[in-house]
Amino acid sequence: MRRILVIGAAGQIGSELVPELRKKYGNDNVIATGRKTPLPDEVKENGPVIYLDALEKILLSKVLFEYEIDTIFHMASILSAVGEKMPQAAWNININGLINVLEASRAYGIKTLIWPSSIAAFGPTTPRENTPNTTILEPTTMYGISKVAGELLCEYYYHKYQLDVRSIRLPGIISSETLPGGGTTDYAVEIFYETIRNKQYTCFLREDTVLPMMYMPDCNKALIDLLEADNSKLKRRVYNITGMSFSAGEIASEIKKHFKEFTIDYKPDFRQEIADSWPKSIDDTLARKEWGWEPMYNLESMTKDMIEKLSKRL
Ligand code: AKB
Repeated sequence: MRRILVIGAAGQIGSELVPELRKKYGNDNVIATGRKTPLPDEVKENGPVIYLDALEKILLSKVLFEYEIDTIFHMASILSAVGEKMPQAAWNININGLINVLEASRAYGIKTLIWPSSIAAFGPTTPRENTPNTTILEPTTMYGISKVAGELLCEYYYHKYQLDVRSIRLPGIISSETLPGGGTTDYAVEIFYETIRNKQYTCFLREDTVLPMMYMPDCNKALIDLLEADNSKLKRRVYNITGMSFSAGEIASEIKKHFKEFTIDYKPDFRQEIADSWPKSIDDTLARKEWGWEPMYNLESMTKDMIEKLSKRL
């Protein structure tokens, strides 16, 4: 049985990944870590929880040693929109945090390290439709720059030290439990909360802005399937994946099918420029071929499920 450390367990993905991992690997084998944001009750009550800041090297080594960790999900990151407000902090947390985790993993003989990259690794010079796995990586945000540097670091540690580090370029993640913190794709989550609460949403992107997205159950599945993939089948360390692509206008129309009274208006802000530098759709053929990636949700089924879940909870 694996002994798994999840760094960043209070975040949008970490908070839902921990319960999924505990179902599969056992409650006591999944150690959730947080730093500032309180961990959700479900995470706190069902298994080990500890304080950990990936920037604190000695503490990180101590945790790997004491908990006999062999697998790490390093999910702590500053996202694109907040990253533009504090670029130096984004670099520090995203890159210095990652290099500490890579170094500690090497020193403690970690079996597998999973680290998410993002569609933010692409930039305005990347082909925007059906973006291939191997293509131009010239991002214009600090978050994107940290993702490209991170991808290269992961490749480096794999080839130089044989550290089995694996990564996926996540699109915008839509989830019903924890709100995302400071990304450009956050509108696709906020829109559901505002629909349930006020039947009205003011979107910070233009109506025709198309971005790649994925529903949380697919995100968890991708992370766990990649962890369990046979290394001999993996021909690279970083994979494109996607679930669906839609415009802000299209998700609004889908929501209107459930709430006729729902209204939306558009007031693009600084995040529009970030969104305009990212792909509209992603080619994930290599993930499908090399480790069997296949999403379960499309715009219609995701919208129905989000509305059902949030209507109960809010
Ligand atoms: C963001 O919007 O910054 C993130 C991402 C696409 O990585 N959701």
